[in-house]
Amino acid sequence: MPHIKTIEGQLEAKGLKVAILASRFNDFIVDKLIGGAVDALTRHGASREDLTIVKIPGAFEMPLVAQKLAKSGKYDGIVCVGAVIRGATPHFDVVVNECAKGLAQVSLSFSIPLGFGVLTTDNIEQAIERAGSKAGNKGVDAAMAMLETARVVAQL
Ligand code: INI
Repeated sequence: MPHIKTIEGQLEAKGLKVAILASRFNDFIVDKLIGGAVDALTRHGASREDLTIVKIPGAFEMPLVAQKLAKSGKYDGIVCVGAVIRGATPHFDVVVNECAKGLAQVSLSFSIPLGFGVLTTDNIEQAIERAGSKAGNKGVDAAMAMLETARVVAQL
């Protein structure tokens, strides 16, 4: 049987320079996501000196700041963490859509791996569940997705 070439990313974060972009809105949730991202990266070999946490007001502001971070060329990847909760805002859909669309655009424009750890939930309970309780920690998931993608992209 012919060998099938397979490219996949090793979950090795040693030497990786990462920006963790975090919104302050709902910070009691977002702080847990930041903690999850830092923990996941350092447990996979990243050194704390190679991590930079950038705090901004809300998820709506994320694309612009992610763009500046990507443009700086200082980072191998960006982990975005935030929490947009439907009950808390009448403009939930606007904030969520602009955030997700803008971040995807940054990732593609600058060819930079970007982990999307912005919670979009109907209520606070669902957000708590995804910030280190029964549904895991989406900061961890976003960091791991960014790491794996960075290691794949490096081989292409
Ligand atoms: N920003 C969030 O990150 N989460 C939210 O739940 C939220 N709510 O509920 O409104 C939110 N709004 C602020 C928005 O991101 C901007 O910071 C604001 O509109 C100023 O530009």
